[in-house]
Amino acid sequence: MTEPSILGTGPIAALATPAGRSALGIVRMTGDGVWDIARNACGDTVSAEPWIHRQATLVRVLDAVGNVIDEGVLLPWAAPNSSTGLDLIEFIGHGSHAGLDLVLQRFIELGARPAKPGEFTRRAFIQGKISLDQAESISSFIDAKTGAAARASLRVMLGGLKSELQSIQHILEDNLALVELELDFTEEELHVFDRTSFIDIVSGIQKQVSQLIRHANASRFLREGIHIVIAGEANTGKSTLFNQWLGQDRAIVNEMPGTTRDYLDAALEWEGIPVRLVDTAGLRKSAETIEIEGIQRSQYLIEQADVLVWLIAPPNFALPDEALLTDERLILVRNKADLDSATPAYNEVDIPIEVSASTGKGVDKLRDHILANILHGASLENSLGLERRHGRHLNSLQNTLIQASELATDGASEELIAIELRRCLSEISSITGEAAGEDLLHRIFSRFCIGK
Ligand SMILES: Nc1nc2c(ncn2[C@@H]2O[C@H](COP(=O)(O)OP(=O)(O)OP(=O)(O)O)[C@@H](O)[C@H]2O)c(=O)[nH]1
Ligand SMILES: [Mg+2]
Repeated sequence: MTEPSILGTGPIAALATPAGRSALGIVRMTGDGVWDIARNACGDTVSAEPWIHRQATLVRVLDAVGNVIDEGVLLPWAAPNSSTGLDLIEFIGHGSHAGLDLVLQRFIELGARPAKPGEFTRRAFIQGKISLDQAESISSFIDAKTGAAARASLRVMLGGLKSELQSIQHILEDNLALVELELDFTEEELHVFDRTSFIDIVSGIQKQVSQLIRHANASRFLREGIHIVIAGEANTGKSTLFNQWLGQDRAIVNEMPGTTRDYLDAALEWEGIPVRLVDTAGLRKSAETIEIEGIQRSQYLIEQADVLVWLIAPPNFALPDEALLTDERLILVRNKADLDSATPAYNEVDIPIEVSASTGKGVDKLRDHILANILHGASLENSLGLERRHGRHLNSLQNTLIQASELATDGASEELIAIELRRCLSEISSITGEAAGEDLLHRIFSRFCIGK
């Protein structure tokens, strides 16, 4: 159930900066009458001049008996030109949590209600200032762990996804209108819906949607990082590669097979993507008890990996099991390329990547290859930070577009094509929030912090 206050426009207030020690802190209020509440809180420490939209004023906030709580800057924003679309006040005071809390309590005494998590952003969404995908990107921007992830969320926040979806939506709406017109005039000899050009248009949109799906796939790794596991038989140079990528001698390297007993992991960042790199115990049959335990762990880690770098090297060219060979997470790498030893020919198995972990040759190239695989051709330069939810709707949109195009090709009736087009439009509305239900909105906005 929605609480009525959530949907209202009454005054709400919250601390917008973290409850810690800082130079400055901000208390925000938005809703009907917040300028009056702020003015009442400042008493006659401010002049009688009316405040002006976006004009900062130095003020003192007073408690109920007239004692000064804090001195700071008050920034008023007039509806509809504020971030929430409603009147808004920002009080920028000293970064004392206790002091700011007194300011907040004073605003509450004078009529504001404490804001719920995400309520400012939710109001912005309700007032039509932002779409749902933009609101979600604000939360992702705040949670971003790397600069690249922050930039990707920012692109969505500034409307990068919304504008693309809007352009697709307009084209689909125009085509739906033509299909419906055609349906209205079935009796007459009037043809306004041209199937050939419709199929062309849908194919263009499919390309755009594919690109967005690539962004959605890449976003998962930008947000959550990539889990790379280096595996292979004993003595193939796994620990050497691990050290090479780390830039330090973390793992013990030795010519004795079975050197790594337990796995080692390290956190890196590759082009703004967080990477968890794992070196595992080499697989081999002649292992004894402790090593067997290590090998079992390797097998578990292999299952968990996003990317599995499987090393082969002379004289040990053993490939992974059949099941792993066809696993799309697998990258087969031939190590010790500096040794003059030919790689045996495998039936139908191509080993395109060669490195020398000890000299470092080819190691950067392998890294780039992994990133390109993970990003599916999307570049980080202009990547959009999309949520899993967006990815799901984009995939459904793509399937529905394919369906619509096939119907048009097969000469199906306009009624059926219209149904698919309406489905496409509904997938788009689910992303931008025009068709979002209360449960989804609650789930999304409750992820926010208070004051945002
Ligand atoms: N020539 C050459 N030797 C390498 C290369 N990479 C690793 N080695 C050597 O191969 C031996 C095994 O290297 P490790 O990195 O310990 O191999 P590992 O796969 O971790 O071995 P285990 O932990 O026993 O499974 C060491 O003597 C390394 O110096 C390489 O690129 N070229
Ligand atoms: Mg090792």
